[in-house]
Amino acid sequence: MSQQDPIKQCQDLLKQIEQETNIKAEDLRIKYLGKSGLFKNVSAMIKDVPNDQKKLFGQTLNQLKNKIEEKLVSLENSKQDQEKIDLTLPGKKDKVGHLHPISQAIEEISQIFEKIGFNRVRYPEVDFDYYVFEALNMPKNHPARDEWETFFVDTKPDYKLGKMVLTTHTSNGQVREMERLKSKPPIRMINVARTYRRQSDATHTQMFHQFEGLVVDKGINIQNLKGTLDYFAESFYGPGTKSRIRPFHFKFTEPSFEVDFSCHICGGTGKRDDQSGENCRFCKSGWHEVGGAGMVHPNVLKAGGIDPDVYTGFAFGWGVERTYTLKKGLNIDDIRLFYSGNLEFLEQF
Ligand code: FA5
Repeated sequence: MSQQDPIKQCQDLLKQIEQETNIKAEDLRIKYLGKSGLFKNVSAMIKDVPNDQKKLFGQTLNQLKNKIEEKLVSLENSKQDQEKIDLTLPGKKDKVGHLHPISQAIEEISQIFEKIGFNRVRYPEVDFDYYVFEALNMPKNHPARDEWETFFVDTKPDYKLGKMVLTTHTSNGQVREMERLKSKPPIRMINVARTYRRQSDATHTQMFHQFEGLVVDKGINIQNLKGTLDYFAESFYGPGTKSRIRPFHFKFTEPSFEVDFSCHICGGTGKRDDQSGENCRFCKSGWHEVGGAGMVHPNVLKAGGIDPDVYTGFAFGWGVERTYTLKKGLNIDDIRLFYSGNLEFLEQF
């Protein structure tokens, strides 16, 4: 370059800069104005310019500098314009959280019962032995207590109410609700809470949720219980779902039942609907078991200060996780997933 006429080289660069279109502003800056850039090189040639041409060379250099800066501004602007109007770029979505699926299920279940006059209540999840067992017709050392694989809290027992336990079922709310209403029915409670047992497998977690219904009034009978079960089955699982009660034994209800809902996947037939004749993979002979129910035992009414010769009642208690996983389309075969903290799983709900 130094072999050529410096003024001519300046003029060539002026033409060259006009043609710089396919270049980023930053690259252009480095190419022309950088430490060993073209502008610096051509400026250094001043020593080779004869004195009578130095003025003209200076003017051409100025022109070149201005042109480079103009070009830089126009490249910057076109970049900003592009960013503003590029409609092909994918949009940026804000991350929006949502309720945990079990909280969604609790909301839905509560609303279904609230519609028919049940009152949502909450009672302690760490409670005394008295409310969890003794007031429910399970005296100290009664073998029926073994079924509730209980976590005891290492604190000094209350001399009347006994040891503290992590509630094994929401039935602890039964006598508490009778006491809250000063033993004056009508009672229509739905108690939803966390419950705890020493169990862990695909259908059991150490912490799970139950919802407990309790209705006490004059003339309450098994038909009222059955009607409530059918109402819930249709509201939660969809029209046509039926309930079934089977004899069972709980110390706090008499008679006691296990509650089943008809399988809404096979329509209660127990067979796949693909003509294969094979059994439905989701149920046992067309039914799902969800929990227990029964007519409130007279001893429990007495513990709540209610006269069992005047009042009767029914109660039921089911697992929220179990009830929810039976919904059509969920197909969740391990309820521990709900508490695994796995966001990919939770974000599907
Ligand atoms: C009871 O807990 C009774 N208190 C229910 C009851 C209330 C009967 C009122 C009569 C009147 P059971 O132990 O069967 O019953 O538990 C009820 C339901 O809770 C079960 O069917 C199941 O759905 C759920 N469940 C129990 N243990 C677990 C667990 N470890 N993990 C998840 N769900 C559980």
